[in-house]
Amino acid sequence: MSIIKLVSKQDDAFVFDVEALREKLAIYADHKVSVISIAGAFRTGKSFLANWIIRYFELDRDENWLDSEDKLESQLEGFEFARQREPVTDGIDVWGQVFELEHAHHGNIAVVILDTQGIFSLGSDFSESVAIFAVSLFLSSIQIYNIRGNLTRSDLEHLRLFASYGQMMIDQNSESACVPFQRLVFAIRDWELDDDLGLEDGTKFLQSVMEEMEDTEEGVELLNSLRTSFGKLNCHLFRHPGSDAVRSDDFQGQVAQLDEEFKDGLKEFIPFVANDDTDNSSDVPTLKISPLKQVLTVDDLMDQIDAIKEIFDSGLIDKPESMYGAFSKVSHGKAVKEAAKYWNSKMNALLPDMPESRREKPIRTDFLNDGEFEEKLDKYSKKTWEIWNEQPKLADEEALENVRKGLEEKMSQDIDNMRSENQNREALYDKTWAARCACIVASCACCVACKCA
Ligand SMILES: Nc1nc2c(ncn2[C@@H]2O[C@H](COP(=O)(O)OP(=O)(O)O)[C@@H](O)[C@H]2O)c(=O)[nH]1
Ligand SMILES: [Mg+2]
Repeated sequence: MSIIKLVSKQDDAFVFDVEALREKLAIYADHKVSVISIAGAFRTGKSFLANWIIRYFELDRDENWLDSEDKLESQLEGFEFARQREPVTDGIDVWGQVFELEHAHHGNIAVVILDTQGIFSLGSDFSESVAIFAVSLFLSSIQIYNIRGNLTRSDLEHLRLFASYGQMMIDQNSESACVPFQRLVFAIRDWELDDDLGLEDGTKFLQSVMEEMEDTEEGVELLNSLRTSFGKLNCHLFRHPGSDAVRSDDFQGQVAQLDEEFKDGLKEFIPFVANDDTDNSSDVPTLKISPLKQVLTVDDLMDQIDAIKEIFDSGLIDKPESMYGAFSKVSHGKAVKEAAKYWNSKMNALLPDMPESRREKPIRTDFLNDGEFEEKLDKYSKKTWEIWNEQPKLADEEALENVRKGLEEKMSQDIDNMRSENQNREALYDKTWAARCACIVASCACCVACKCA
């Protein structure tokens, strides 16, 4: 299975290409979607970890997914991982297989897995890192943040920009309970500082690092924003996979070569990432929702990707105002889409279907009388505006007014078209009727003349 390049590097510049992904996802357009992405420093085993998620889904999340006899010596498939100094991944890759699951309430789900180039480490360009992390974070419903050795204050500092964007979104939408980002899970690799391991110890450790930051005003501000910007924060402590394995030239991720403690880590971490324990009714990864908590489809995700590409290409992805502008546009777009979906379906069915052969000679049931026509339009317009009003929309008054006007104009254009089509049919019918009357009168006159009556 090949990978799809979403962001790649050409001549030192990033190219954001959405078409291959759009094509791949087209058949899942109406599915709800989960996006799992991994980001973090260079050469810290990101691709390696992402591949265990792929393995888990490939084996249908079977209980024995890691220990199954026939996989103990198998190569680990997925994103390329390698023991070398130079980075392997540039930009952002999407795993070419989309996993389909079933959700108890939301029906079909598509799971998309992303791998990203190393960021926020020595030698990496800061604005490049911000751009890559922003795309990853905005697209994902679960963001894994990979760190080797230890989690420190500076790792959390890297999130400051995103926390301030999140805070801005919360402040501007104070009347709606809005959550800018979903799940953030720190994966600490090669943890050797004490005997703690796994998710519970890791999450306690994350809390302790956060509490240590409360000694400064800036630290408190960052923490508050992080806590409100993310739906859920967790941390998992992993042991080293095993020096013999990782250093060996023939190591291709064979389970048989991994240390037990690392395997225990995978057995806890991967199902945790792949099953949302906050939703008791189902066992799929966290579904992608909008900041205003609408469950999104693959189609909505593509709209988000288009918006992100636009700010990415304009170089404004590190500006909270631009990010907010892009996302409020997506949120208004979704409201229009929902309202227009209802409106278009009603417009398509407003006038009776008329076969081509009757185009010049409509019959009475091919058009509506004026009262009926106006009554239906009135009802459909009201319902369309009700749907528009019910849709959650991010605050941005001016932009919202423009979008509302756009919908109003479209509806009024449709009404004009429908009205003239209806009148046209009625007029043609009248002519036909008149012609028929003339014909009847003529034939009656003829009968009278020849006395056949
Ligand atoms: N020390 C250590 N090495 C790892 C770990 N996981 C994978 N590796 C090895 O680290 C190297 C780089 O892995 P890769 O997944 O390509 O790293 P990435 O650049 O972060 O994507 C490979 O040789 C892996 O086998 C880990 O948890 N600890
Ligand atoms: Mg990699």
